[in-house]
Amino acid sequence: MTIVSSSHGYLAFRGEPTAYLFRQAPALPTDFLFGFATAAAQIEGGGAEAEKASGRGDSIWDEFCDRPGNIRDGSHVKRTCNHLEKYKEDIALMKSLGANSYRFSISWPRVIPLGGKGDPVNQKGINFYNNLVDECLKVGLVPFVTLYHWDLPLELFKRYGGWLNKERIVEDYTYYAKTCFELFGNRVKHWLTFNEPWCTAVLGHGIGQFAPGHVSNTEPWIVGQSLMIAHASASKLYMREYKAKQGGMIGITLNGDWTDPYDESPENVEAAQRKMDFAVGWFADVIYLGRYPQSMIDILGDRLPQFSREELDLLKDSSEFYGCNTYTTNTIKATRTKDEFAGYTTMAFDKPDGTEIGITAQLGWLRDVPWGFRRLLNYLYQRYNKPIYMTENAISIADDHTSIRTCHTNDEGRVQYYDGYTQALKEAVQIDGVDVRSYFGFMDNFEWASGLVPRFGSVYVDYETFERTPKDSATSLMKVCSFGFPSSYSKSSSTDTATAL
Ligand code: GBH
Repeated sequence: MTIVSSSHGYLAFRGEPTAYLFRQAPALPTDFLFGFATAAAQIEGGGAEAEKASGRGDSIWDEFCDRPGNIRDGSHVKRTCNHLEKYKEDIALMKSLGANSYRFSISWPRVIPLGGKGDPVNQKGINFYNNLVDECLKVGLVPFVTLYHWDLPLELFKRYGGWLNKERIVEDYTYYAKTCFELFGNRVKHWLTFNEPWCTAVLGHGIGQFAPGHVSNTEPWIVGQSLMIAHASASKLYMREYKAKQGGMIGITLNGDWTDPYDESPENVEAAQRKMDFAVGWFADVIYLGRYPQSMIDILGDRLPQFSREELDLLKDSSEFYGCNTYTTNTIKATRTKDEFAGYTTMAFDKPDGTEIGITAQLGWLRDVPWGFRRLLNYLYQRYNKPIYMTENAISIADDHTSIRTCHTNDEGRVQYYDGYTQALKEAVQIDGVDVRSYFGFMDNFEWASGLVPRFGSVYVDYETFERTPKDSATSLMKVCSFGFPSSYSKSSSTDTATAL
């Protein structure tokens, strides 16, 4: 294995398969967590009537779905997988497939329908999450809980613009987080403050693809700052008042795909770093390193809101681990585009020899590139030096939604994807010495603006009857996770793999 640091500082990692045969591999931790990941808005709803009766307040996604044209197939967050009724069945299924953990999110407007500090709570919503957590513990799944997976209470958006109003939203979000620590923290030991703040900022407030559907080149940077401060405010509250007595941990999860330079030219290597800065460094550099990436400062100037001294202190050590969602890899060229959110780089999948880096998935942005995943894990661990919790990884397979029933469950492409990605994860841990502590796949669910069309899941959901059927990948993935991550490797002589980084 060689690690090539370019003159531009961008890490180019090249795994050499033979080198590690002579190394003693460290084990994956015996408490490695694996299973399925979901989000409240993507799976809970059983229909408009049931949602109304449940006492949940509307989120910005309810309003977004109400507006025709926003959701590709006209589907609605109110009717997704009916997890609200079927959670016991879902938990039993995950357990039977071999999972040892379940990652889900709490819907803020289900707990506090209007969302604000001092607004009333919804006892039915609290009962639901109490039951969900208890059921997980009863069957032996570790609950891994996201506080915010995009479903902002609509009322807060109406009151003051939601994430655009830093002071108000930080106060309300922190109150909501505190409510959850109080209610569930005696049983929940793994907390994520936010899922993919980049999506809320850019997709929600930059290109308008996600709720609330704003198009702007100034709002995303403001929203990004509010999200970071809200994250830090809630996590520091947890560390101060709950961590000692509840014994849990808290962090943030970021989306980020590996950016591989198209070729070794200095411009393309630099462009790959710049794309990574805009996707990951925007949040991770601030939270873990205390500053924005220089490339963002250079490009955005005054539009990038500054942090006060107090805010930087709050952000420092506010995430105990690096939470990572990743799906694919891009090849990056310096050729200038209009895409400011990608640092004006060109994102593609082709290499100079004319080949593509991975097979095409159902969605244009997704290719199966396991070696990119290994490089990403190395990059994140080297740059941020935190244990990594892999919180999402999945692929939507072409024609999955149109094929006949047997094809729904016979998802060879996804089996292959998970084989490759879990192998890459093992290599990153056992050969490269990266500290990875969890891995979560997906079940079919409401894919936001893409509606119910793309199927990312390893469990097929019939959206007419809500019936669940595990696909081949569910069995193979959980098998790999339970048997393929042996704890019998020698831990003693792993020092050279660690120092190789
Ligand atoms: C995840 O985000 C979400 O966390 C999860 O809820 C969702 O189920 C999953 O995606 C699958 O949809 O169309 O070219 O603009 C993944 C991060 C960032 C990936 C934005 C897609 C859009 C590429 N996403 N990206 S493009």
